[in-house]
Amino acid sequence: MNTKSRKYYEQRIDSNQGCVKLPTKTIPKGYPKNLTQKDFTVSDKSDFSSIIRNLEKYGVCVVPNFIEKSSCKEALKEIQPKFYRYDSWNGSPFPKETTVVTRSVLHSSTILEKIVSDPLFGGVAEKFLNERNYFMAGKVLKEYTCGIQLNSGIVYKVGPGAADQGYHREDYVHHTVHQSRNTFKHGEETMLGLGVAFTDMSKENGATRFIVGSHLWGPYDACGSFDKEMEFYIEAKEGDAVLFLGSVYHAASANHTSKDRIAGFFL
Ligand SMILES: O=C(O)CCC(=O)C(=O)O
Ligand SMILES: [Fe+2]
Repeated sequence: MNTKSRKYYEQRIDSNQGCVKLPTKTIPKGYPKNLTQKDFTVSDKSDFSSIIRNLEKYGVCVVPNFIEKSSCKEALKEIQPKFYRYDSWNGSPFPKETTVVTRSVLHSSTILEKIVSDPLFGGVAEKFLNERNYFMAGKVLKEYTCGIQLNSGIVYKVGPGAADQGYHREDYVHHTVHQSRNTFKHGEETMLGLGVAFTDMSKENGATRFIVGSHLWGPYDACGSFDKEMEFYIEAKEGDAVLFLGSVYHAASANHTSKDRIAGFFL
């Protein structure tokens, strides 16, 4: 059995409470003073090199106008009958006000063609995820390459009154354990996320919030204790996207409005 993270945590667990004591994380060196969302936003989806640079530096990059607003509406129409929730969730992983469409690419040709097949998603994935390795095939050693594999295509409808979701990394699903670093190192990411706003989103209606720079955190770095200048509730208009590494801590936030906040995550 693979038990990579146990050796880090077991010696730090307070046996009475099952708590782990970890140091406070400060903003990484080389970040602008008074960091704003603008610092990790590109003006246009064609600015490929800035998108890559932002992902390396911040773990996150906001891409305005990723798809047309009409495509958002079309996608929502296609998936509308497929929203569901399980009673057993009861707050985790999703608040009781949240319903989801899983495997949304199977229910929406718009999501398949206009979002996950977008050349930007594939192009960025190629930079961060591509693998080239040797494996035995029978008696012959062969070189194989591998690009992005879609793990999940889920659309969240976060209803009024929904509470905060807890911070997490999307690549937990692969049990990826990251080492603490001062600067980004290629070759260790196992997931690339593409979040698309199907409705406008803001702090008020429960935007996805990110800890910018947390892709550099190792196993001792706590999302309970960090410099709040690193925390961003992503302001996005319908059709805007956020690209993010599977290693960056993020979560859905509380919806304080009377309307649903809808976003899709493709990973
Ligand atoms: O709803 C969102 O904005 C993000 C949800 C999320 O991160 C998750 O469920 O993994
Ligand atoms: Fe997530």
